[in-house]
Amino acid sequence: MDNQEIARILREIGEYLEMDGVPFKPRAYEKVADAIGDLGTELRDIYARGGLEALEKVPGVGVSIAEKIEELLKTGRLKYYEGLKKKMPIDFSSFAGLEGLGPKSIKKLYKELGIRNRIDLEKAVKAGKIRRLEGFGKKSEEKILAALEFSSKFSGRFLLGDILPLSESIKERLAELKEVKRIVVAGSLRRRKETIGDVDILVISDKPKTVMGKFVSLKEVVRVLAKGETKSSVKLKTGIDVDLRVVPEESYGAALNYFTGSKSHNVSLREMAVKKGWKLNEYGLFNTKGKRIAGKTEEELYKALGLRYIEPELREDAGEIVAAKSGKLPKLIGYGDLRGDLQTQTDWTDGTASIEEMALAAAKSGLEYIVITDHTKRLAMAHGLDAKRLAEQGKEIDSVNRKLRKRGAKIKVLKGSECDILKDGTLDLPDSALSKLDVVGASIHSYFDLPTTEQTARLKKAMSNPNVDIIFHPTGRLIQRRAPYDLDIKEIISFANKTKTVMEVDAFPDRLDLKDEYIRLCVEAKVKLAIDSDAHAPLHFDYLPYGIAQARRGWAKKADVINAWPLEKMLKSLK
Ligand code: DGT
Ligand code: CA
Ligand code: CA
Ligand code: ZN
Repeated sequence: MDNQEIARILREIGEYLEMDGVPFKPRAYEKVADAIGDLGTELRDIYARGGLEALEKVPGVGVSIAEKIEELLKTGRLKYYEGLKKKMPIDFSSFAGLEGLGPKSIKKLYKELGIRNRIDLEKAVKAGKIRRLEGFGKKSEEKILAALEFSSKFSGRFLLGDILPLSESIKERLAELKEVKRIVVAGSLRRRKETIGDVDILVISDKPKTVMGKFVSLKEVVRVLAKGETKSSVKLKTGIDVDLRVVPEESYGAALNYFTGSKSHNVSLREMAVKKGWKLNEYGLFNTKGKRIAGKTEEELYKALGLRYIEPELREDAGEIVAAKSGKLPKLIGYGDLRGDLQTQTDWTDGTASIEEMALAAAKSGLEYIVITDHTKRLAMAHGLDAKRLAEQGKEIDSVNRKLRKRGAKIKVLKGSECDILKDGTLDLPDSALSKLDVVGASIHSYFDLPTTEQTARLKKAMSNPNVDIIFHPTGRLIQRRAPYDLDIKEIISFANKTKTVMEVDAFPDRLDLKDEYIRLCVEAKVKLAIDSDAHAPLHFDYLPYGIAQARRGWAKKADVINAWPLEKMLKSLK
């Protein structure tokens, strides 16, 4: 049993307890589930080394939860959980992703209408049964319907942040075979799209049979969809399909190009070839006489077509081909270019680690500075800071910096805030508190459904505050879970330029907010960006590359991203 599975069970227990109106405990289960999900070490290893005592040392795990984890690890089952499940056999996972449907509503839907899962819910909505329930009404029914429709739009797609590590791990295991000469992940993953339909892997090999054999017997595989000499497809436990193709060495570049896509990028390239009387396909580029003139590498392919090399993140047929023809492609920000992280949370609010632990983790990820930006008081759930506690935190940051310097650590910790934007656009902390900080981020965590004009005015009001340097996760979307709030994004971007407010690219895998097309609008409007991890645990610094990928997809250069700059220059650029 792995950490993800244990976290899921603990989270469900929390949901059951919340259904029954038990105080405090649900939140404790939720927190511990989050912490375990982000742990980085398998609980079974911790338990094997130090037993029950070692489990109790895991952050958030008390005696009673430690015993439950022990039972799960030892027997693969948990009697307490099974008891809850028997009383109310609800399939929580099928409700996942439905915004606004909490445990209390789920309980009521089960008790009154026998709804156990998403399919039952869809039927009840269609039959107009929800509106007749006491405490629900027509408006709730419409909201549930909208949530169902919103989440089904994405069904069958997966988060980049879930699939990239999985595909890298599969790639590494296949690469161990001596029969594999070369292996690469293509498709939307190589383009770093925010959601992935399926995984496309290319291999060069003289002995495809061995490669296919290992591929279909990977431990994640639950079903073999097709198995052949040059192409196989499997379904993994997580539900995603993986295609593996073996291609000949001489057409590796052409195959990589073809299977990287996007489809519309490919179509445009092919049209260019056809205009010259040539032919382009996954085997190569062929001239009028049918002679192969390119195909071994992608570089030679683009060159033969009269184009500069186009980075995979740009291959969306969104102007990149014209730019490559005229030498106007931007030099994109690189995956190693970030020097700092301007949004991180600690155990002063809803993070799992101390300021010092976060600083050390950031240093290990190669960063030179981080800003501590804990939530502010309106977010009571997260124990947001008021002006007094923020000042105390400032002292702690000073002392951590002294300690780090003594130890010879190169990382510098800056003072900041993720200040809540209130309904009227004013801020949750007074200017006197904010003006003492190095970097102030402001963000919306409430009143998501204001009309566009009101929401836009609210955000603009916050941006016009001279203390507000950055807008964090500017559109508030959660990929596949929550639509962005209604904003006039063009108006916001032009106001950002006017007020010199930085727009964030939040790298958390289910946020990636701003999204690529808005990043591109910022770059065009000369609005600066910050790529932040929004880390709530040390492990989350690993998310930064997802933000960089998103920025690259938005055509951003190093000069557009303030935390790719040295500390002094970054600070000087703020309002
Ligand atoms: P996904 O899987 O939905 O996230 O997106 P992709 O881009 O990975 O799409 P996929 O897996 O269907 O195909 C992989 C690549 O293969 C795609 O990016 C371009 C290429 N491809 C697939 N079908 C066609 C096609 O009909 N025409 C052309 N030109 N290319 C295709
Ligand atoms: Ca794909
Ligand atoms: Ca595919
Ligand atoms: Zn936030």
